[in-house]
Amino acid sequence: MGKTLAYKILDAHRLNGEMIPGTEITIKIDQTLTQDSTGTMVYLQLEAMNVDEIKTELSVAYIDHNMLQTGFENADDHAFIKSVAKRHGVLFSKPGNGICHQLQLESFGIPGKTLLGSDSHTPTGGGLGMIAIGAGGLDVAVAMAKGTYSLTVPKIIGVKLSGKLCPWVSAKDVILYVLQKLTVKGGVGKIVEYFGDGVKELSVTDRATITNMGAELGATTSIFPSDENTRQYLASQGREQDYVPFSADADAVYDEILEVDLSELVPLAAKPHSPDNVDSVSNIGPIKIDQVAIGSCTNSSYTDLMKVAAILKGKRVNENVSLVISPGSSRILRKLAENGALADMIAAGARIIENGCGPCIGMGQSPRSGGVSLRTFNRNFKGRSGTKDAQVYLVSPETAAISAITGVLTDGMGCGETLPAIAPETFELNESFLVRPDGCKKCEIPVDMGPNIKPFPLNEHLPEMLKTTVTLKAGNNITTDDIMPSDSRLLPFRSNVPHLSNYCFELIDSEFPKRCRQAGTCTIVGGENYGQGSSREHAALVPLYLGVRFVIAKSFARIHRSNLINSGILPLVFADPADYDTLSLGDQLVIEDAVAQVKAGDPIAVKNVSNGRIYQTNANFSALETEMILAGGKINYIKGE
Ligand code: MIC
Ligand code: SF4
Repeated sequence: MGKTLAYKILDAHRLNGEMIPGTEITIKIDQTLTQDSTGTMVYLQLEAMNVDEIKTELSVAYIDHNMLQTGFENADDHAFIKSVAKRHGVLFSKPGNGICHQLQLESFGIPGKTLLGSDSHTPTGGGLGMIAIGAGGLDVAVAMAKGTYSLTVPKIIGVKLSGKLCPWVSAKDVILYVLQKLTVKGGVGKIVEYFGDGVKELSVTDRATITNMGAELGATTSIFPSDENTRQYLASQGREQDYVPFSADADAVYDEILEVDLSELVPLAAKPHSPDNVDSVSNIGPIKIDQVAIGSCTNSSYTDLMKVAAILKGKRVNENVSLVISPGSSRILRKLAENGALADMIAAGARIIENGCGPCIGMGQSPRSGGVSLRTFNRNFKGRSGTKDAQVYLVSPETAAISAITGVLTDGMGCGETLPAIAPETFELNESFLVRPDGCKKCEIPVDMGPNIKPFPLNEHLPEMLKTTVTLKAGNNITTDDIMPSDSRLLPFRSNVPHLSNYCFELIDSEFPKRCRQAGTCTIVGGENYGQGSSREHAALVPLYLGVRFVIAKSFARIHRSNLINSGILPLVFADPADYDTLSLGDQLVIEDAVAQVKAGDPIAVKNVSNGRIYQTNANFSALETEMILAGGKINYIKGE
């Protein structure tokens, strides 16, 4: 039986376990990446592990999220990460160099290698034929320390591409279509692997747009084959020597198959407030827009921005629209400046902002009250833009640019304009933005720790009995942005859990922190896909700090479930989802003989003292996860090893 590409790479990196879906394997990690908003925790944890040398082939620390520097906090975090990166032999990418995923693709990604990143959009590397997985910060710290990562073997969804995209339809529309079909939880426990004749019609940056936003499917990762287009891309980045061809066997067997004829796709948009709330631009109609934001790790490549410049050339941004563009990297911005495209954008009235995440994570450019914003980004969760009542639509760069001119949501296919072809380019690495750790000795470099950087909370060994109060009952698809919001007010405090704790669940129920403090030990009740979205482990560390000891939900998103376990918080799944309806705020819950129950495996019984019911829950802990839960989290487990 032929093998899928994903299984070939996983198998080649497998250190233990069997390639059986649902069971745990440990793989060798070749590369890691961190970014600053998760990175401070990663490097605090790495320091706490007292590691001398990292075990990966390459680890990079990027600064791309927190760059407003409205106070000393961001700059202190940057200085801390820079010092600790150097101590551990990690390459440091300075603020202004660009977005981690774009930079990793351009400069360091290698087909067939594994990459673990403390950011949920790490699967961008799948566009180059890598197994690139997003994880919580602690998992990345451990991957640096040990060179390994444990995961549940996923099933493989094969997406068979045929045909060729029409003008005005692009890679963003492909992934929006897949999201419409599979939904934000359709990829949980799965890898999405693209194959078929249509693959050759997509460039590496197109593929990276698709694998990037595969994160919104909840998938473990997404992957494309490495082929002639991959060779050309690597050659354009001055790295042809890194090219290795990789593909699935011709008779590879997929667990499920989705067929997509690229030639039948039309411009699509994800409507407020979920990336899977997809409809065609023409069906949604010409709604009036206030803002257009182009950039983010999904759509900030050279080709994307050249298309935008070509659409804007000689035109004028509508008087009612603010158009803001953030390039993906310094090398892209430099090329746009050299070839005149930047001048075309500025002449049309575009606002150019720094190479980085910027508005995608609410760092500036919040829309007006009730405003409509078209964004080429990957997430449109309510409130993420910084304006609670804004209506954010996710679209392609082509749709964004043409709509910025017309002032209404516009389907470029119907507007009669032609799209110019973009000539290929070659790029040079900009060493000025990199700090290489070569030859540094850990002992000679002090840790640069500013006053905003506080210790992270640690759990205790699992007690014999857990007694808690339900302090929140949440619905389906709760995001980590809901749990721990991150805008320009809060992002500077990613290294200060006590401060963040005042804002936990702020947009859903601002009384939550107060209630937790009164209760002492607490439980959150959730619906389906609890914890989808970002990899931020703050969505586990802050609840831990507030006393949360277990979460019961109908189902969990992958990264958040791991982050809860890493923090020693039990993620329990209702054996009978109808039990959800019988739980209320303030209910007193008890897990008796917790240690024995966890050791014995599923089901774990939770008693509701307030209504006398007993809930059976499943934890599905692997052997390693059981050890971590018993020890009170991953750090305690590692210390006790
Ligand atoms: C995001 O897009 O939500 C982020 C900000 O990049 C997060 C990481 C974080 O919360 O720091 C992610 O995607 O993992
Ligand atoms: Fe940055 Fe946005 Fe990408 Fe997250 S999704 S890494 S915030 S650009």
